[in-house]
Amino acid sequence: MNILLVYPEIPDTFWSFKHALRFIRRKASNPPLGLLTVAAMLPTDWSKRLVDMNVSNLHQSDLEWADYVFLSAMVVQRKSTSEVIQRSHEAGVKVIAGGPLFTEEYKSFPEVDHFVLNEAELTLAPFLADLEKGCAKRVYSSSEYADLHETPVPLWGLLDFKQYNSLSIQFTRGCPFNCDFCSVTALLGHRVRTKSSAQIIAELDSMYALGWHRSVFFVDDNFIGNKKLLKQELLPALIKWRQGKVGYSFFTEASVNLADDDELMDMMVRAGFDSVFIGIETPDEDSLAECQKNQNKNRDLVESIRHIHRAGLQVNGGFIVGFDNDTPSIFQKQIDFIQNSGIVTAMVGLLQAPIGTRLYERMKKEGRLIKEMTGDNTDGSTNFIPKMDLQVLKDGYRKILEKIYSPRPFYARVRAFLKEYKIPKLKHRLDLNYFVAFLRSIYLLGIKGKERWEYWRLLFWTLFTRPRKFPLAVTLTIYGFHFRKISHLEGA
Ligand code: B12
Repeated sequence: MNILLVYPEIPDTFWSFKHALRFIRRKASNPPLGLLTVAAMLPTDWSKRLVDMNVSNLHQSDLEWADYVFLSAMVVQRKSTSEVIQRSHEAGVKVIAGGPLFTEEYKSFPEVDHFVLNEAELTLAPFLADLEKGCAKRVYSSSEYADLHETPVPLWGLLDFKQYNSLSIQFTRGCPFNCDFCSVTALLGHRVRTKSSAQIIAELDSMYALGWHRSVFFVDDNFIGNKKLLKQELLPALIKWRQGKVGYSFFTEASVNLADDDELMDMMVRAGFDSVFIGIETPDEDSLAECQKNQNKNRDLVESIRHIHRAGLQVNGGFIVGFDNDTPSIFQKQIDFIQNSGIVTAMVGLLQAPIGTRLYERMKKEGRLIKEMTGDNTDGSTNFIPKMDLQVLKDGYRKILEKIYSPRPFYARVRAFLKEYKIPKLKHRLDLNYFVAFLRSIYLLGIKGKERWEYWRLLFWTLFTRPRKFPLAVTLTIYGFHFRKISHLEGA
């Protein structure tokens, strides 16, 4: 049996980091971990090929080779997904689809032959058994949540490592919190389910054996959902594992209460973590109450972020405007907050209501739902009628992007961050790509770019006052270039 695993194209967005990846000659930031995990669950004697359309084209010859196409996608990949389904059918190949887009919206894809929804640990085996008997049903789903102790090591051998900036690993699924706009709990539940430390070490060993020495993204919805287990098992195991190894910086997603636990942050830094993505959402307490992001309430959020920076973890933050409670004053409040916090990578989006969330149900009940969401929360669109005038909301959103990413405030924020950040003592491998990236940044930002004065000022300031942070400063200038490009701002 020949199985073609296909991951459709992700549009060029804030998250694609496409304009930044160009500098280091990589095509995508992360590989499709879901498909690689599914591949490891298929019979070993089946032939498998992976086409991640974010790094290579889907050729007609791939489709001609395949008996089945296994397709995975997020909502944001909807357009490319439909094209893959159509091409597969034209080539006479059956399509088996799974992953978040289909789990939430399979009814919108009448052309797909079989859906294997929810977690493949639960639904794939019954499908394969029926397929063998020649009586495969159209839909396989489950209302249970999988035991991650059963999850195999992803089939890394299918991947062309050179195309990616980072590999991915997953320790937990599920999140204990209850934010009304987030589809993670709808897909994966509130109970934090974990793999064992031995599984994680086996996954790292398998990457290492194949020659990977760069960064690894722990794609957990909330890495610190089970702090006790982290402190007692996983982090000590990671600290031990990385001894004598060069490279391997880790990053992950966590809730802001990370700031309350110095011991945890210290252990994470010693284990090799250097940054975390945190959903800050809004500095407005009433909007936090509205979306039930209670973990962010009643705290000095700016101080929490600075505390995490001082511990050695760079915070990348998610922000949202468009809550019912928001008034036009929110735009300046967000700008001030982001500038004061020193969060360089601030992903600001308009609130959208994903299927399966409580926000979606509320909007439907209130007759405010217009369409399904685009899946890209930074494209300036929303799928429901907001309380604030839509044009005011869109203009205000645009104003935030202009104010935080145009060169002067952006570079000021980078300086504020570098002053605060305690850089971890990680040893990195010398990589020619980084040198090439530096030269490209000199040309594109330091010579051609409108921000050239800010660029050189930052680099000299870093070189003379904080030389160890110089490579990080260069990286951040490149991120700025991507953010300006993606927001269509001057200066890039
Ligand atoms: C890593 C990640 C990313 C990465 C990398 C994406 C990549 N190349 O894989 C990045 C940072 C790029 C990213 C970006 C975004 N992401 Co994202 N991301 C994740 C995250 C945290 C982990 C994904 C992962 O690797 N999981 C681990 C694997 C093992 O799980 P899995 O993919 O779900 O696969 C399992 C099953 O689904 C199933 N399965 C999957 N595919 C298939 C296929 C077949 C054939 C079968 C049988 C089974 C099957 O089997 C697997 C094992 O059980 C998830 C949340 C989550 N916990 O999954 C969100 C998630 C996928 N992202 C989401 C979103 C919304 C986004 C963004 C739009 C950001 C945003 N906040 O708006 C952007 C969109 C991209 C863009 N450029 O604009 C949503 C998707 C919702 C949806 N319905 O599509 C999720 C679910 C988070 C959420 N809030 O709900 N993301």
